[in-house]
Amino acid sequence: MTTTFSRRAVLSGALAALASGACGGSFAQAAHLPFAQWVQAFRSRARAKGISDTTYNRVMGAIKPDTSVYALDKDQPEFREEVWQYLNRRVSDWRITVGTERAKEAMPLLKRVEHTYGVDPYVMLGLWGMETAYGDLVTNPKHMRPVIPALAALAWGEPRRRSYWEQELLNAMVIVERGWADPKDMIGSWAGAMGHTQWMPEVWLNMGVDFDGDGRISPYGKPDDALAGTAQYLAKRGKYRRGEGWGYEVLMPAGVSSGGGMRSIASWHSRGVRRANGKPFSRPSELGRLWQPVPGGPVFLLTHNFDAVKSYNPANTYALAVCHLGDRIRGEGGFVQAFPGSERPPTLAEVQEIQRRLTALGFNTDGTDGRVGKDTMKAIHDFQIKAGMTPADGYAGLKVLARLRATS
Ligand SMILES: [Ca+2]
Repeated sequence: MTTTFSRRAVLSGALAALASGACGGSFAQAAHLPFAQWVQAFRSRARAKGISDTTYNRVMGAIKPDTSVYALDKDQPEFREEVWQYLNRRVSDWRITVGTERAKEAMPLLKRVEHTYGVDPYVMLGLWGMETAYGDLVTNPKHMRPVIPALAALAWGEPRRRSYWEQELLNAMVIVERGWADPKDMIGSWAGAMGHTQWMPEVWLNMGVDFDGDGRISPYGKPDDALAGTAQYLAKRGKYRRGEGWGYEVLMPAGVSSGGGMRSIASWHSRGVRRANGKPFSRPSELGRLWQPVPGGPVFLLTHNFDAVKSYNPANTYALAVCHLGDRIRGEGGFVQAFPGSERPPTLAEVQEIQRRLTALGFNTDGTDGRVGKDTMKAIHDFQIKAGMTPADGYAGLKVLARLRATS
């Protein structure tokens, strides 16, 4: 599984800056002061933010900047994915199966979160599954690193988005000052996203909720605070509307094209737009817009709450994966229309077979648990190259499985 870099709206600029700044590996030169001197100079910024010297010394005293973060953005492009590959990989058999289990355990909590913030429990499950595989990633040290050394390295040595990283480092110190977390327990993505739903420090500080009432806000451990705070985020920043849906897969009649702005669902219906599964539209007065991610592929009628989900990560495909994963956990079917050139998603057993066969051939998939992460994608890519398959896209699908069966 790949860590998604949440709050992408904020981070995309930072990544771009990082990418351009990383050319030639000039971060150390770009830093205006040696790290130890910078730490001393930065203390006044922390004081101005109300951070005590005790906390500052505790957080920054013996810290080593995690300069490996500068190179990590080079991993960013990974493999180019088609939209159907992106969706098959995220809304996987594994995520639907595990999500259905998590739904049973977490539903009382999710109902209480819905009661307070209005967000559909299944949208929350989709988001939780997308961000960290329902918290699984949080406990997997392979994907996580101490956040403060990472943020300190970025605040110190990242020239073009320095003020953003400085602010997030200060926010992390405020979290420590408030007694919500110990610095050593603050682990997350290299960019500082933490916990079940990958909060940046700013989100933790401003959107976090002590929903389990233990006196502190935490994105780790019991998912109560993380899910409630994230629902509050969707409600406040995304303007999520209680009781409304995200949209529908639809069939678009001849003469109607995607794009073309917002209309009421009833108006789209009068133009011949129908739900792809043949069921009636549930809320005809909602406004929606048509979106066809890929020419010739499925069409969606998106309503307001789709955009609410996009407040968490502004990519359309991300929001579609969140909403669709939620629907699948709810028990609804896959999309009716196929993406051009697409394969059906592999089953969990098929992914495991791909991993077993690759492992037997000497390609390292780091286990055969049926989940596709970077190691499996790399192994598939290497196998595809060796087998002369094009494109060598690293995608764990039926074509690769067929070739593996023919090979071994
Ligand atoms: Ca709490």
